[in-house]
Amino acid sequence: MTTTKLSGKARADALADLAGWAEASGRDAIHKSFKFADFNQAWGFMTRVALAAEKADHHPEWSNVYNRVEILLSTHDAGGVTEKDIALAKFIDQAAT
Ligand code: HBI
Repeated sequence: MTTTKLSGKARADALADLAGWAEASGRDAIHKSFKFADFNQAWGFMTRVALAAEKADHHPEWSNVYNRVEILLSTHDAGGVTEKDIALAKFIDQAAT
């Protein structure tokens, strides 16, 4: 998987596949907000994502307040959104179901 940041049509096409993810303001990144039934559900979600992130060696920038999780994805080494972020976003969406 390349670590070159996506641009143009490739970026637009990749984002089109990601429901609910939006361009972050002020930086080359994507963002999505999640709301769960309670903290327990939110923490379980974060645990699943954390294990996948560690396995992929690609980690989210995120925050949690009770049942809400805010996630921002960008590839630090590339200075922007790469295929690694798209792949992690797809896993995250699956882990949130
Ligand atoms: N996670 N989002 C993100 N971006 C990176 O560049 C990155 C990472 N997790 C681990 C990682 N890079 C390591 O490969 C480098 O810090 C060595």
